[in-house]
Amino acid sequence: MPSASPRLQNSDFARIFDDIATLLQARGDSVFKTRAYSRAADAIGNLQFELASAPEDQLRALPGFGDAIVSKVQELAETGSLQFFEKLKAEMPSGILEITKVPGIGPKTAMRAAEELGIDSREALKASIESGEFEKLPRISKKVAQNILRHLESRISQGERIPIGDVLPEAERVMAALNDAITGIRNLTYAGSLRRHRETIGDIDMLCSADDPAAVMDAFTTLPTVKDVMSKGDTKSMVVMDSGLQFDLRVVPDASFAATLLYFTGSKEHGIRLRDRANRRGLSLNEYGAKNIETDEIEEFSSEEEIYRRLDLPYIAPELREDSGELEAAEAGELPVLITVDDVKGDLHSHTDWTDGRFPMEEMVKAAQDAGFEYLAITDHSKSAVVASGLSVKKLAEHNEAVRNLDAKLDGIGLLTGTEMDILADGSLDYPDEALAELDVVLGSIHSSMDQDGPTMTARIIAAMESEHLDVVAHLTTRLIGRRAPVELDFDAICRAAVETGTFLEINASTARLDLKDTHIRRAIELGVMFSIGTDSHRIHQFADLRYGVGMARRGWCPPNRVVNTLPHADFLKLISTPKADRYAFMEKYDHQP
Ligand code: DGT
Ligand code: CA
Ligand code: CA
Ligand code: ZN
Repeated sequence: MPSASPRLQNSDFARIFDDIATLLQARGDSVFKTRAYSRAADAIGNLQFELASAPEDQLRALPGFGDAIVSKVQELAETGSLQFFEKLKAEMPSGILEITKVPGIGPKTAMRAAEELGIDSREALKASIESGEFEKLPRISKKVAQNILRHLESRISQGERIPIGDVLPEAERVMAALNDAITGIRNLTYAGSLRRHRETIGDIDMLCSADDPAAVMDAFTTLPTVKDVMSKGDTKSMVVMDSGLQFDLRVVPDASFAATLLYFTGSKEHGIRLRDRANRRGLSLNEYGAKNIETDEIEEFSSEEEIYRRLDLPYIAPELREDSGELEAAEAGELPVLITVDDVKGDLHSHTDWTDGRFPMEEMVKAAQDAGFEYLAITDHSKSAVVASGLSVKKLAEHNEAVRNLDAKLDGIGLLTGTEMDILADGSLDYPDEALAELDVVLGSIHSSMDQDGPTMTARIIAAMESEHLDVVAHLTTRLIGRRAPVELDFDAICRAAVETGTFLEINASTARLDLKDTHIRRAIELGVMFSIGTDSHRIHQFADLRYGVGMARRGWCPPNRVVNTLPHADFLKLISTPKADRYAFMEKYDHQP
């Protein structure tokens, strides 16, 4: 069971009183009685103090807080639960509260749906509307039913997609909380689009095995961050967290865990191809496991690797499972060796409080070192980046000196001087050549005139790449996930110019950007491009965002030898002291074997 419940928040009191009002109304109690609870819930919503620790006279002073409400607040504050509420819930059909949260369904309708049609979850409601049964209830027309269905679909399956940077940390917190809350849980992991590292996530599909599935379901649906339990079953539950993210958790037997993990990791298209392949080998793959078609016996696999092997295939990493050629490549023995987080030795993109970063250089450097980087380029903004307090030429010289002085004092991490320099609207550079010649790493970025047409933008970027000093084009398309569209440009032409000029293209790992994205990376690899991966850290914790950039790179079929900052510090310094025209050849000749 979950650890001792933390002190109830005002929002918990409000939700409980709202639920009581709903249940009383569903049961047919007097409006007078139900209203007392809704009014209390409303009043709580506006409070400026904590209900759980408020003295009794403060409670009594609140509008509508008579004996019944005050004693319930006290019981909740003291024990964390409320007998009256628990009893009420137990008397009513299950699922009522869940169903009344669907827009368009009031307590009375929810009660009838439960009693007459046995509807006890959003999914059951959906099925009943789809079968036409639901509209037979009094006061429910076909139109009303279809409207409810629309709401249901928008919440259950088609909800807004959330950027992976907002999802992965929460998934990790939920897994940690579950592991803390209960013992005897095994193999707890996430599957679905999150495991495939898509840039946005619909919902989070989690999986585990356990000796006592019911206890896992109890712990999961009562985690303190759960806002809404959409369904709770013996081995599968679905909840919405306070953040609005939807989590599913399934408990499966150890014997079928690997097959179920494979199924729920998807993608659906990859799964369908695998299932066909399995059928031809006498094996049936589905969400429950792997079964021998002739004997009907469950075939046990201890890992996904074993299942792929049973299908005469090498292991295919989750990031590749999109049915975009990975099965053909696997069959032909041509899957790429994918880059990993550990392969990346240095970070070439970071900011400090010299410009728009939030921390002093010393703290950023320490954080980079703690995150495991062997070297770090400090790339504050250039003079035209006025909103980011870009550095004048004079300030840049002081910045270089600060970087070198700090580097001289430190062990265990090497610092590189650098800039993230604006590529101006006409393709010219924001610093003179003499200033750029002083720097170890020059990133070039589009931060202005983003609305240029494709040919103008393409020519602008290619002109900048022709400079001997511009090492890397950072976040090429400037898109912000869900917030800003990419600029227009001829991507192939830019890739060809990158190869010709010896310029690297950045895979920006910042969770807001992920730019280049997977499809760009894959195309760029075909065209021979070499990359750098940069975290673009403005805060100390952002060095950990490297994993999102690596995830994108893996989805783009990127091997480590295409990424220049997989080189150890000394070799990276050799690379950047080579003329640009020879750098691609340097990388191609470089022996990546450890
Ligand atoms: P999302 O949630 O939209 O970001 O994307 P996914 O890939 O996580 O999709 P989701 O949550 O609908 O389903 C999780 C996985 O379950 C999916 O990647 C593959 C598997 N799956 C779901 N529906 C089907 C299906 O109809 N057939 C097969 N073969 N697999 C399915
Ligand atoms: Ca999903
Ligand atoms: Ca799902
Ligand atoms: Zn930056």
